[in-house]
Amino acid sequence: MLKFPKNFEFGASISALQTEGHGCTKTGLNTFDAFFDKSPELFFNQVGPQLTCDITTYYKEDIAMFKTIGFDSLRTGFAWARLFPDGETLNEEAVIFYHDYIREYKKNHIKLYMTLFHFDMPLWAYQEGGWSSRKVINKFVKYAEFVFKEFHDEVDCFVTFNEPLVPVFEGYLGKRHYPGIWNPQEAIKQAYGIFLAHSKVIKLYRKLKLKKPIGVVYNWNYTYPLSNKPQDLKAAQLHDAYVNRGPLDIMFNGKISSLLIESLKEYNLLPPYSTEEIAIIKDTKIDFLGINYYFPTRVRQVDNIKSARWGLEEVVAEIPKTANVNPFRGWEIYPEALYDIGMTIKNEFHNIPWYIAENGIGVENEESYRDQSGLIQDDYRIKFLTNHLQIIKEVMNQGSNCFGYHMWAALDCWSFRNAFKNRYGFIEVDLTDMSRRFKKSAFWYQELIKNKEVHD
Ligand code: BGP
Repeated sequence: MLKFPKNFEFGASISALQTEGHGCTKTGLNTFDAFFDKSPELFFNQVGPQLTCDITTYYKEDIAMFKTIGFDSLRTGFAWARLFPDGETLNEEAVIFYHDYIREYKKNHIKLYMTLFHFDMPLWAYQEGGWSSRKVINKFVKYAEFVFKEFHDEVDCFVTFNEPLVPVFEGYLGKRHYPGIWNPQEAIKQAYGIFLAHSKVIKLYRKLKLKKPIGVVYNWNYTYPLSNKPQDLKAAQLHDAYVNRGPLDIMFNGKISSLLIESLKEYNLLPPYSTEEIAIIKDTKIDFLGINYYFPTRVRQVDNIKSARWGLEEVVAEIPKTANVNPFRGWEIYPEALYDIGMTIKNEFHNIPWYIAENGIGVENEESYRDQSGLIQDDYRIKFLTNHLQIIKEVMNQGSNCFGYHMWAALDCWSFRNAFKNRYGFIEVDLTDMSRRFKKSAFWYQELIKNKEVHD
């Protein structure tokens, strides 16, 4: 049995876009609306972002269920496109909605983390160039300023970005996010814009002298070399500089990896920047770190390194045949990486307070696990969470400053292109009549939270 400290926060996360759909107020379109409009066949069962669990209608019922489970805290976010549908005009209805929504969490004593940006780029912002446009970045800062002034007293913690680089990797080097093109030059420009936007928002927050903690949530797919060969160790360093520790270091304390800069120079990919911008980035200090952890990345050097068109093509990621993999998502299950993450934060990130902002398992066709009473017997989820919590406890025992754990997701959410293919929630959502029902794991989590104990 593992005992967690009394003040350790157990909770769950969700996001605005994945729970709101078009929702109860008017909203501007975002890139996923455009993506779905253009290529509905790319979305699982052709379900676009309009069909979610519709939390804007059902939030009282949902938050009551969260309270029943006993969440200490929860993370969701604001939708930029709902608050500022055209980028300029404030949607008063949305302001009223978010006040009511946040108040409901408060009434139920659930500490609330609110994210400013979780993959939901307003369409107008994309059309103006996305994060490579300084105009868009400044509008993002204005949106942040509005949120801070309007909601600071009610929100407990702010998060600038969720998994900041995922929309870049998936949209400019892959096909899961809009625009689904392959363009490393543009990807680097977008990534730099995100770093700048994050730093400008933090700078503003400090200027406003606001006191609630502000941080960033980063998906740390911890990098391991596939072998001890020198070229694979080098490949792992490069991958880490591009994907994991490199960007994290920038957003954590404005430290820019020299390996990353050298590699970008080699391929002539340095983005346009100014010394004033770099000074703002270097000045960044956050109060806490949220880590989304689903899987590690194991890399080796690519066979024909000469054919690489940019740094990341020198590296290839592979899942070893012997690895334990979630077959529905294709992600390796490796809780041990949390130990390495926790120790790295302790030793190299000034032991900053950190928490698991997302961790969970997505499973297809959970219907087949329903017992005669109608309960989904999601023992696989209980096992997955137990295994990860064991490692978290281990690294806490070594002095790593982890203060909480949020499972993805509080309830079944719509997901990017995968829609409702993989279900993640403690609470199932029946999309035919929008009814909600606890899964077995919800009762398990309720017990765990009550005693702050995990039974291994
Ligand atoms: C993270 C996102 C979440 C959520 C989760 C599960 O990357 O921050 O929004 O979607 O992954 O992944 P997926 O929904 O792609 O299966």
